Amino acid sequence: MATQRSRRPESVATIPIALTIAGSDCSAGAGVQADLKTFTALGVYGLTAVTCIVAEVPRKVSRIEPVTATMVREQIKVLLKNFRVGAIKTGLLCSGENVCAVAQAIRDAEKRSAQSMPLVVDPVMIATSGDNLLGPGAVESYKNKLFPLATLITPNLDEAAALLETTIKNQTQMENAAKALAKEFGASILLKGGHLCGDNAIDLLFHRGKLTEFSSAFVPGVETHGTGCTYSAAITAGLASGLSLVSAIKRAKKFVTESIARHFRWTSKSADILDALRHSS
Ligand code: PXL
Repeated sequence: MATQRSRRPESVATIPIALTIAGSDCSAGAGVQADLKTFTALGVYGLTAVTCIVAEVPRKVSRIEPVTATMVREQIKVLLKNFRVGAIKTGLLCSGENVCAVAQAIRDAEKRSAQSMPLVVDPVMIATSGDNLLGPGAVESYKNKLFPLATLITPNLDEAAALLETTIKNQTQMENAAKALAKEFGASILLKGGHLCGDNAIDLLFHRGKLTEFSSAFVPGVETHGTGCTYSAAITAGLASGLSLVSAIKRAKKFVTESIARHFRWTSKSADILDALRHSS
């Protein structure tokens, strides 16, 4: 007689698993909510370790409260002890204490299993709305504790400029910045160019000494929120599924562009436009 265990569909047993360590966006456009939608759309089972709770709507952060570093560490610990996580991403970590807690929890898990996991670090510092999302001292903790563990770091132009204490205004400066960050932190760098290059959204990967460009037509007229979260989550889903870094980025870029193009649009109660990425067709 078939047991309960042997009747489980194969797809359930073998679905890749990815973990997002990020904040909760109550409007569900960014943060763990965007990451979970992305994982699901790309056929990956998503786990979450929540680092902070953000009360917000697109364009306006109202309040952020961090989860304690002890609780952040515990979520990661129980998940990595029990699930076969194929890849991890970090999003908004909110405080320097949480950055250190995340690095410690990942290091502990890697020591326990004597294996390292692909880690995508999205160094979220400022929301698209311009609101500052990171507490004092956090940038130093990123540089000293978390970046050294990263497989890939995915800054946008503002974050890369802040990390290097410089400005980035054209493609040559982008190339130099990607190389400088890779050298400083010993990780591959995906520098997201946004609409720096006019009609195209161009990102530069510096990986194993080589620059690779990822380009897609810029989708105009959409009030995007959570594109960075979606992009890094899609890359993480690819890595959890066994894709190479370049293949994971290529697929993720296409996924983000399509999710923007087929966005939802509502009118808010104060007659503003509310847009949201549509992760599933
Ligand atoms: O898009 C950056 C971001 C990431 N994570 C959370 C956020 C935001 C922006 O508001 O709320 C939780």
